[in-house]
Parts: sequence; structure tokens; C-alpha cells
Amino acid sequence: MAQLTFERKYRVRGGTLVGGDLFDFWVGPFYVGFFGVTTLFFAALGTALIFYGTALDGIWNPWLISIDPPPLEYGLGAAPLAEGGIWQIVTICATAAFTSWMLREVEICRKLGIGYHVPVAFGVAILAYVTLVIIRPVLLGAWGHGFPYGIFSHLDWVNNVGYTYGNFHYNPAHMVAITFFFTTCFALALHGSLVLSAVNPQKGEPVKTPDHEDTYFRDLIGYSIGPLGIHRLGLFLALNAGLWSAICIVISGTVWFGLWVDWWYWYVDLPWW
Ligand code: BCL
Ligand code: BCL
Ligand code: BPH
Repeated sequence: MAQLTFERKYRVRGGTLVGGDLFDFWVGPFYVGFFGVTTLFFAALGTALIFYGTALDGIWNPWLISIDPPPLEYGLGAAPLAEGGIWQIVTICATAAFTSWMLREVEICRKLGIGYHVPVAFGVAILAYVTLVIIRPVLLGAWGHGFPYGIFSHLDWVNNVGYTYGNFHYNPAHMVAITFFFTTCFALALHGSLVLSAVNPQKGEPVKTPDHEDTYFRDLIGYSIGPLGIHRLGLFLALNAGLWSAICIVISGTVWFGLWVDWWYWYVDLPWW
């Protein structure tokens, strides 16, 4: 009931970025807005094109469906539909759909009067995608460097691009990214379990306060980052995971051309060994 009363209070006009009142309404629980319409448009068009490309290939096994980027020979030009052109349009649709989704998040934030943290965070995921299929291909001079849109084929791409630079594990930015992914999971495991331990007690037990949570970690490791701090830390860790991922791939083939293991010779070459 509290939820319903609250919804009546915030489901009011205004806060839109474009379109004024035109799309300022809800369908069931979903806020629509101008960017809801553009999300739907680009998502539907992109998905339809994937099905069209699949029909051209004639392979309907879901694992094997793949919309491939153009061969490297097309450089940064437009390719014929059947030779990577579909991939190029799907890439435009996907980028537009993701960006629309983010802007729809912004409009919802504005209506609620809350910060833009969620759309900013999603922006980092979009940046990673855009780095893979637009920024790096442009820097390398061919759309053919983007990854193919297929469940198995995109795994092949990761594998092949990885081995192009020898053992990709030696890429220092890849190391940092992986460390942030692991640390994010570590932090969420501690946070999720700690919150449940306090607010989901046995039958008949009272719900415990944040002081219990803080005290738990002070007893255990001498420090508690606190209820606000843990969310700042979590966001910091997760965004860095995405950011360093984008960095590790964009520098491969642009600022470092050879094997990643060779990068470490700067260390071997230090004068004092
Ligand atoms: Mg990948 C795996 C999607 C980029 C490396 N990847 C997956 C699968 C899923 C996927 C098929 C589980 C992901 C997951 O749970 O994420 N990858 C996917 C998408 C993109 C993408 C949509 C993208 O950028 C648009 N992947 C990349 C880039 C590499 C990469 C190129 C670095 C990030 N990916 C890998 C590796 C693996 C995957 C390595 C795996 O082992 C795993 C797998 O099993 O592959 C077979 C977390 C997100 C959620 C839990 C939210 C829900 C997401 C759902 C599951 C996405 C479904 C996508 C759907 C099949 C295609 C949508 C298109 C429709 C037309 C609308
Ligand atoms: Mg590696 C990349 C970990 C071994 C080659 N590798 C990554 C990073 C991550 C990682 C740090 C991928 C995350 C990412 O970019 O997310 N690699 C990792 C680990 C190991 C590892 C932990 C390990 O061995 C334990 N990697 C190897 C081996 C190499 C190798 C050694 C292969 C042989 N690795 C590469 C290459 C790449 C990576 C090459 C990369 O390109 C990739 C990277 O850094 O990419 C940036 C970012 C998230 C996204 C891109 C997803 C974006 C999602 C978009 C915005 C939304 C999708 C919506 C969807 C379509 C909606 C679906 C419909 C709804 C569900 C309804
Ligand atoms: O709404 C959301 O979450 C509920 C947003 C979202 C987010 C958000 C959201 O707010 C945030 C903060 C993040 N993701 C953050 C992050 C991480 C850290 C920055 C990072 C690790 C990450 N997201 C990763 C991923 C991955 C990975 C690792 O692969 C996936 C698959 C996702 N995030 C997925 C998603 C969605 C569930 C959601 C989201 N992250 C965004 C939903 C959205 O944009 O909807 C609009 C678009 C469509 C409904 C479909 C578009 C269809 C295209 C036109 C065609 C398909 C093209 C595609 C390229 C094909 C790929 C094929 C694959 C097999 C390779």
C-alpha cells in the first residue's frame, strides 16, 4: 500500500529531456517517455535484422547463429548487407538502443529527484561495448575488428584476439580489470551476506541494526567501512572493472602491437638488476 501511495505521488508530469508531455506516460508499471519509444524502435529493428541475417545464412541453431562484421578489406567503408552490412546496422541499432535505455534511466531519475548514479554506471558498460565495436575498429582502420554477434562466435573472437597478442594474461590492464572483477564479487559476497545476517533473522528474533553490522566487521578485521561507504566502494570496484576492461582491449593493437609478455621487458631492462 505504501508503494502505491508513493507511486501516485511521483507519477506526475515533467522531468523529460525531450518530447515534453508527448510520451510522458506509463504502460502498466513501465515508464515510456521519448527514449522508451526509441529503445523499442532500435531494439526491434536490430533484432529483426539479426533474424534477417540468420535467414540469409540459413543456420537456425541458436548457439551457431552469428552476424559477422565485414572482412577487413572493407576498411571503414560501408559493406554490402550480406557481407557485414547487417552487422554494421545492428551495431548502430545496438548502440542507439543502449544509449536510449540509459537516457530513459535519466528521465526516471529526474522524475524521482534522485541522482544519476545508475545511468552513469550503465554508461561505463556502454563504453566497454562501444570500445569493442566502434572505438577500437576505427583506431585499427577496419570494422572487421569488431566482434561477431553470435553466442559461440563471439567466444571464438575473444580467444583469437587474445592469442594474437600471445598470452593475454600478461596485458597489465587486463590484470587490473580481472582483479577489480574478483574484488567486486568479494565485496558483494560480504555485503549480501552481512545484510541478510542482520535483517533476515530467525523467527521470533528482532531485526538487527546497522551498528550490529559495523561491529561485526570491527570485531573481525578491526574496521567497518559503514553502510554508505560499502555502496560507494561497490560502485567504485564495479565501474573500474568495466573501465579497465575497455582500456585493456583498446590498447591492444593500438599502443602495443606485439606480444603482451614482451611489455614486461621494461622491468627486466631496469638498470639496477
Ligand atoms: Mg559475452 C558469455 C552476451 C560481449 C566474452 N555473453 C556471455 C553470455 C551471453 C553474453 C550470451 C552470458 C553473459 C552474462 O551473463 O553477462 N556478451 C554478451 C553481450 C555482449 C557481450 C550481449 C555485448 O557486448 C552486447 N562478451 C562480450 C565481449 C567479451 C565477451 C565481446 C568481453 C565482455 N561473453 C564472453 C565470455 C563469455 C561470455 C568469455 C561466456 O563464457 C558467457 C557464455 O556462456 O557464452 C556462451 C552478465 C549479464 C547478465 C547476467 C544480464 C543478463 C544478460 C543476458 C543473459 C544476455 C542475453 C544475450 C542474448 C543471448 C542476445 C541478445 C540479442 C537479442 C537479439 C535481443
Ligand atoms: Mg580476458 C576481455 C576477464 C582470460 C582475451 N577479459 C576481458 C574482460 C575481463 C576479462 C576483464 C571482459 C569483461 C568486460 O569487458 O566487460 N579473461 C578474464 C578472466 C580470464 C581471462 C577472468 C581468466 O583466464 C580467468 N582473456 C583471457 C584469455 C584470453 C583473453 C587469456 C583469451 C585466450 N579477454 C580477452 C580479450 C578480451 C578480454 C580479447 C576483451 O575484449 C575483453 C574486454 O576487456 O572487453 C572490453 C565489459 C562489458 C561489456 C562489453 C558488456 C556490455 C553490455 C551492453 C552495454 C548491454 C547489452 C544488453 C543486451 C544485448 C540485452 C539483452 C536483452 C535483455 C536480457 C532483455
Ligand atoms: O537496466 C539495466 O540493468 C537492469 C542496465 C544494464 C546495466 C546497468 C543498467 O542500469 C548497469 C549499471 C550495468 N549494466 C553495469 C555493468 C557492468 C559494470 C560497468 C558490466 C560488467 C556489465 N554491466 C556487463 C553486462 C553484460 C556482459 C558482461 O556481457 C551484459 C550481457 C549486460 N551487462 C546486459 C545488460 C542488460 C541486462 C541491461 C544492463 N546490462 C541493459 C538493457 C538494455 O540496454 O535494453 C535495451 C536494449 C535491448 C532490450 C536489446 C537491444 C538489441 C540489439 C539492438 C540487438 C542485439 C545486438 C547485440 C550486440 C548482440 C550480441 C550477441 C551476443 C551473443 C554477443
